[in-house]
Formats: sequence, C-alpha cells, structure tokens
Amino acid sequence: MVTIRSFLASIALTAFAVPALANDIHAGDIVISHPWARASAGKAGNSAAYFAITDTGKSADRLVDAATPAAESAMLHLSIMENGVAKMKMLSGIDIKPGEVVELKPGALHVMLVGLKAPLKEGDRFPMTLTFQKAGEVKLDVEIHGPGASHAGHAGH
Ligand SMILES: [Cu+2]
Repeated sequence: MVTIRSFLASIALTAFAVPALANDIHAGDIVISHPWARASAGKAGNSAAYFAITDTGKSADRLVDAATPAAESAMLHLSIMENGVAKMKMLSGIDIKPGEVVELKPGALHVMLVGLKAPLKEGDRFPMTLTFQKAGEVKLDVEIHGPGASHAGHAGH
C-alpha cells in the first residue's frame, strides 16, 4: 500500500535528482555527462577535458573527433604507464558499446587540449563539439575546475 508519506518522499527524491542530470547532454542514443576540464596552471598551454559517454541505444557508436575554439587542437588521448613512465597514446576514436558507459578521466582517456588560446580559469566554461559516427555532432559546455584536480597522466603540466 502506497502511503501519502512515501509518495511525497518519492517526489522529494525525484526533485533532488534533477540538478545531477542538468549536465547531461543527449544526442540520439548518446548521453554525455558532466563535461569538465582542469584549469591551466601558470603559462601551461595545454589541458585536458573529461566526461562520461553512455550509449543508451542498441547499437555501438564511436567518438571520432573533438574540437573547441579554446585550443589550437583537441585530440583523443589515452594515458598509459609504460615501464613506470606516464605516456599518452593518440587514438583515432573511442568505441562505445550499447549499454556501456565510457569514462574519460584523469590518468585514463581524455580529450587533450593543445595550444590553449587563453588560460582556462576555474569557474569559466568553454564550448566543445564532439563528433560521433552515428549520433553526429554533440555540442558541450565544458566547466573548468581547479588546477589541483589530479591528473596522473599529465604530471608535466
Ligand atoms: Cu593527453
């Protein structure tokens, strides 16, 4: 039996969940969650952007390109450890299987921003366009977080 009290509780929970979804961008079967980038430290001309990609459909998709007016170039990278040394591998694309969540995060997959046109300041935002093979172009507003955000794969900057 559903009491009024539990009914109200479920409404309260639903309302509470909304802010967390505000950063989700939908394009076809693809959902991009919480895009963010690290603020650039000092004169560092590079940074990286992160987000989660969910494929809610029944077929796989592939992220093939990223572009932003904030940097000279944006590249798909994977941070790896090789003989105890952090390295980055350039990727031609990132595959997303149906029902899967692929997380871009510090020390792992990321969109490398090379040649920043201006320093990335905490609290600011910049636009980014991702291109998927099936879902097409997805426009994001990337939130800039503090420079202290850990990023194991980019110890040099
Ligand atoms: Cu990189």
